[in-house]
Amino acid sequence: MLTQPKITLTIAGNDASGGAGIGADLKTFAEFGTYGIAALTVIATMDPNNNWSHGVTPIDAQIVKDQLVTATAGPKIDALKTGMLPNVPVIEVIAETIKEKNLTNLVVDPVMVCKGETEVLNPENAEALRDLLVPLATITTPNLFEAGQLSGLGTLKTLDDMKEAAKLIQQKGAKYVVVKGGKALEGDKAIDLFYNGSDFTILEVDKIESATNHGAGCTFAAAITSGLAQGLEPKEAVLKAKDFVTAAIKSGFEYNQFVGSVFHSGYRLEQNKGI
Ligand code: PXL
Repeated sequence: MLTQPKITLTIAGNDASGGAGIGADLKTFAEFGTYGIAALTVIATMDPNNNWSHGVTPIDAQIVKDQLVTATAGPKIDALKTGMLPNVPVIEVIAETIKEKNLTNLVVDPVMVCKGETEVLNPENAEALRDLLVPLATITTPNLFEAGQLSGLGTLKTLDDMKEAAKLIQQKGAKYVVVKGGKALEGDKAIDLFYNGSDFTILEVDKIESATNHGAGCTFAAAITSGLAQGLEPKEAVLKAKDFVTAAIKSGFEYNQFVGSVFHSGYRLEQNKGI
């Protein structure tokens, strides 16, 4: 008989196109061989008749809390992540539960906008993420925009800006910070930065000429979560997750005229790497 699997929880939204949100997380958890469970926080919808513009329907904070009661009534949760969170009351119940149940190995993906959108969630969310969830995080994974918001530095343009933001975010209480520069910085490399509170590690890959990256952020954070659940050190978990998501982007596909999605099984199937 197999031993009991590691348990990984995602607290995030649903994206009915399957690229991002809990769909991305649960598929990634399965690829890593962890037992994924999910508590839903929002339903995100995209309108093909209106240029794929996004709608966000929040799940009531009490229902989120009830789901967390269910999710924490089983075996110990080995690691968990948060994704799109619609409002302050939902962020509050999540932070309370994490403290009450002593949940550890928390990855906070501080989702503030979706690709192609300028604004999805309201601004006070950024403050609640920074003050209530980032301090509980083992690792937080902001992109450039989110790192600018969480650090208070605003627009980040250079690697030095990313380093400064990582330091400020680490001071808010996250043990480790990954600032995802991705394709946003000038030059031919996609650059992410890992910070452990004293040293920086630059994660650099050639920019991939592909738009099949919808869901990349969720998939990356879910892969880190799985690695932590399996006992990897934070840096190892991040490096493995970077390989995993790079493969998922490379084997992504055009979902429709508006969006190209990562393929969460790309690392195993198309890159033939196994897990
Ligand atoms: O990629 C950010 C994101 C996270 N979570 C959900 C989403 C999106 C973007 O579309 O729909 C549910």
